[in-house]
Amino acid sequence: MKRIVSIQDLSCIGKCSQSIALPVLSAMGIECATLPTALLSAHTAFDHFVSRELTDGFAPITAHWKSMGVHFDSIYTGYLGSEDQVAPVQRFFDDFGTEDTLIFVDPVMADHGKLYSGFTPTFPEKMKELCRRADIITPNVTEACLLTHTPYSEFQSEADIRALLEKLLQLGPRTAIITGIRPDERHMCVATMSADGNLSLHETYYYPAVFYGTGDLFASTCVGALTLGIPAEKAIATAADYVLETIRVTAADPEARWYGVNFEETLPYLMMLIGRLPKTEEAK
Ligand code: PXL
Repeated sequence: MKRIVSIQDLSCIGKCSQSIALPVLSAMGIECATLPTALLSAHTAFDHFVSRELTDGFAPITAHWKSMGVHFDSIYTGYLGSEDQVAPVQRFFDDFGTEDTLIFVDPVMADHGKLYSGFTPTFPEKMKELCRRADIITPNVTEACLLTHTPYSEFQSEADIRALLEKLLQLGPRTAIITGIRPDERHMCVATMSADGNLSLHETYYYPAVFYGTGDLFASTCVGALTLGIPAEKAIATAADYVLETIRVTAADPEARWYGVNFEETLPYLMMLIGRLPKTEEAK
């Protein structure tokens, strides 16, 4: 069985980060080890949330894991408690990144043109250092703009996206994937570029609803699919389609809570997309 370590916060309320990575990767048939970066009473969209950074745990936990000889097929990083955690996470890459380990960095820090509550303006500069070490980075448009000193706008042309991806690659990752692109009022798009400079676009329709945690859902699904050996283009399309279907199902629920998507409802759809659902007798 493949094993991924998920390095991001545990928010006690509000579906995001570890509470998405664990069930999604489990449903994909992947063991998900966790290194929580912070413990939050609720994610940062809630007023008055309290947060405890867990940096103190990093060194003893990783020392124990090293003594056990643990190997990770992928290292997946998301939300960090503060910029002080960039260096310890880089040390984690040094300790556990082997030739065949995929380093997947989701530079979680902002959305809709704004940094998340609690982050200092210097955070994006530090996040660049983590992106430099990654095989793959998955910023949303706001994060891509912050990482490349580009002014944010709600809609992006293909030329804007190409320029953003080229600048992101200059930071050092092998592949850059930008999520949440709005080419126009009716569409959403995920764009990818690797060292060959080719731009690949995966377009879906736009669902006019905003929920938290969709970036985490995309990243968890994408790193899971890549770790399973699914080719990049199909892995990205699978993650984008799964997120879209989950937004559709959530928006149709009159009791849906604005702070998270109902991915619990759509995990069977994800398992179907990656061919993991057992066939019924009639379908065999
Ligand atoms: O979904 C990204 C995310 C992760 N972790 C925490 C957050 C957010 C977005 O608001 O607050 C704690």
